[in-house]
Order: sequence, then C-alpha cells, then structure tokens
Amino acid sequence: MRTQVGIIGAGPSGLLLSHLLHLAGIDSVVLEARPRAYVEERVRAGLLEQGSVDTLTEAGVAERLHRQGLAHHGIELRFDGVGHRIPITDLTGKVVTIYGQQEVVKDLIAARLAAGTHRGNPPILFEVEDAAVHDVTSDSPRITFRHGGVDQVLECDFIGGCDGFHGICRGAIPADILKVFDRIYPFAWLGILSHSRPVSEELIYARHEEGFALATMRSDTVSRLYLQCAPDENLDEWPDARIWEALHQRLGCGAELQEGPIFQKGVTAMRSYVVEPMRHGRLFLAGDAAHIVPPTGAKGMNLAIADIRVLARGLEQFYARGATDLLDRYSEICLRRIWKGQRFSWWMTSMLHRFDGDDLFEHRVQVAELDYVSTSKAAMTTLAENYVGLPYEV
Ligand code: FAS
Ligand code: PHB
Repeated sequence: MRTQVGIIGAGPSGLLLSHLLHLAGIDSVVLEARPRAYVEERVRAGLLEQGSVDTLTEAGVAERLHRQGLAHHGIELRFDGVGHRIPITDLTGKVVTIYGQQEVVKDLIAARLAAGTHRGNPPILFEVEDAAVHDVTSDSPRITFRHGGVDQVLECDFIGGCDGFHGICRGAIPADILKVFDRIYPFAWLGILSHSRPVSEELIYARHEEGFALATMRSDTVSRLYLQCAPDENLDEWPDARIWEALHQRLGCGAELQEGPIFQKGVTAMRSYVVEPMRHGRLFLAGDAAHIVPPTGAKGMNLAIADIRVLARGLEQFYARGATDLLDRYSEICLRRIWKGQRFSWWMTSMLHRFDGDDLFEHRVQVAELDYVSTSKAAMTTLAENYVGLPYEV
C-alpha cells in the first residue's frame, strides 16, 4: 500500500490527525491493533478544554459534542469538609466541556469511514498485528504489519506515532537520542461509572485525610467517580458498598451523593512522563506515545489534540509548498505546552492527594495552598487559565 502519512493508533490523536489531513487533501491510513468496538467503548478521559472543542468544531466533527456535551463554568475544591467554587468562566471567559473520550473517538471514526477509501486505501484498518516502523530517517519510511493473516507493507512519506504509551513507535527512536523524564506517583485512581444522578452540576475535587476523591459525570444520569487508592489496588477488595462508603466519606456531600448500579470499574495508574525529542526523521510522536500526565488536571486527551494541531499544520505546509520549518519546530513547540500541562497536572496532584509518610506539616501546607487558591483571585485565576487550556502557539 502507498499513502502520504502512515498513522499508527486509532486513539484521539491518530484519528484527529488523519481527519485534519483529509480536510487538507492529504492521504493517510490509520493502523489500529484493536477491534473497532474496543476502541469505541474504552473508558478514559472525559473533560475537553475550550481549545479542544474549538479544534473539533473547526474540523466538522463536533455536532454530537455540542448536542450532548455538558459545558461547565466552574469547579469545586473541597477540603476540611467545605466546598469552594472556582468560577473558571468568570475568570477566563472560557468553558470546559464534559464529553467522554470514547464519544470523541466514535465521532472521528464515523467521519473517517464516511470519507471512504482513497486511492484504493481504506481510511482505517482495525485489528492489525505486529506493526513495525522502518527507515524513519529516510525520505520513504515504511510500516510493516499483518492484517487478516496477510503480511503487508505501507509505504509513506511520514509516520504519525499515535500509538499511546504502550505502542511501538517511541521505541524506534534510538535510546542515545531519546531523553526520558519520568515520575510515578505512589497511588492510583479507582474509577467507576454508575447509573446515578451526578452529585453536583459541576466537578468536585476533594482532598481528604483518607485520600483524594473526584466527582464528575458523563450525563445527568451517569456519574463518573474516582477514589485515590494504592497503585496495586485489588478491585476484588472493593465491592460496590465499600466504594460508596469511601465516596460518601471523602466527598462529604451527605444525601446529595445518590448511589446507583456501578457498570464500570477500573484502576488508573498515576504517572508524569515525557520524552524528548518527539520527532526522529520522518517519525512524529504525538499524545500518550510521547507524554503521560496524571488525570488530576484533565490534560491527557487535550495535550494529544494540541500536538495534532501542530503536526497537521506542519504537514499541510510541507505538502502545500515544501515548507519544513514548522515540522522542524514540532518537538520544541509541543514540548513547551506539554511541560506547562505537566507542571499543572503535577501541582493539582500534589495539592489534592494524600502522600503516605507526609507529616502534619505537609498536611497543613496542602490545606493552606487549597485555602490560598480558593480565596485569592490571583491564585484561582492561575488555576482557571490552566484548567480551561492555555492559548495555542499554532
Ligand atoms: P491512546 O492510547 O488513546 O491511543 C493509542 C492507540 O494506539 C490505541 O487505540 C491502541 O490500541 C493503539 N496501538 C497501540 N499500540 C499499537 C500497535 N503496536 N499497533 C497498532 N495500534 C496500536 N485523561 C484524562 O484527562 N482523564 C481521565 O480520566 C483519563 N483516564 C485515563 C484512563 C486510562 C486507563 C488511560 C490509559 C488514560 C487516561 N487518560 C485520561 C489519558 C487519556 O485520555 C490519553 O491522554 C489519551 O487516550 C491519549 O490519546 P492518544 O495519544 O491517541 O493515545
Ligand atoms: C473525567 O470526567 O473523567 C475527568 C474529569 C476531570 C479530571 C479527570 C477525569 O480531572
């Protein structure tokens, strides 16, 4: 097969890249290891920055997002049993939108498949096996893979490494070139989806002696709730009753927290991870393939979308007039935003989670920081402008 841009991974970054390239008349093929149903049902992020919504709207894939997404104008920080609202829209003029990542993925897949085959190439191949990249420092990189039991080669000009944290593309950058920045937190998140009315119209981030808790939602009948737990927590030890008991204790919302059937449970590791550079020859890493943030700042999917804005624009300029300056600055531009997202996610995580071994002094400092952020206009504006998403460079 021959295409202009070979993309590995049908997550938010790979699919959005393929769609933006399509809008610019540039061919691409997305190779995905999992079946379509799996990627469309995988529960992950749920909060979109204003810029991410604008990007999906400009790309013509936000009709359902605008119909079903929940626009929020504030969040609540809760500590010492008291809630403090941060009026993010009053402070920034922007909103955040609750819309499940799998819904974004469904919308992008539908748009890609609706575009149909191009020059005989299908837009997406699901269930590909053994994908591997070759000759990425040449002008004609290749991706080998097996599909339907047949060994195949995809020849292309560029490769979009959008295969997430556990993908193969990052490994194609020689170890002596790749710088790795890594921090693993001594806790994780136990997340649930339940058929229950959300406890509040806006998100609640709670710091509690027993650990962090987050109340968010997917609709006005489906709640998404998270609890700080051990990194190796065994879900079998968390029957529904124990989960609700811990949520009642940490959120402290009394009867406002309605219980309901829990239909999804999972544990998400907490890690801050970045690799530099994000480009090696004709291979460009984007999203979780290059960086991971703890979800406390809700930056995961949004940083992926920001990377793709730069990469798509760089490829457009290359195919339009042979310009390479934006592609040459891809890594530098993306990393500037990524490190600000890393700093914000690390800060939110440090301020809101219980760290074993913390002494009373650290507890007091955490509470003082929360008190300062929720009473100082300057401090809450800092939180708000990072939360809604910092301006794009590209
Ligand atoms: P993705 O991981 O979404 O997509 C990569 C794709 O590549 C996958 O479909 C994978 O199957 C495919 N792939 C991998 N290897 C391949 C190979 N060898 N060949 C072919 N295909 C291959 N962020 C938040 O803000 N809030 C949250 O609550 C939150 N929860 C999360 C929970 C989990 C368990 C995880 C892992 C992440 C979570 N995140 C959350 C972060 C998440 O939103 C990511 O930032 C986002 O998925 C990144 O998108 P992509 O870069 O497209 O990578
Ligand atoms: C979610 O809705 O899944 C969500 C929202 C905000 C976060 C993390 C997760 O900080």
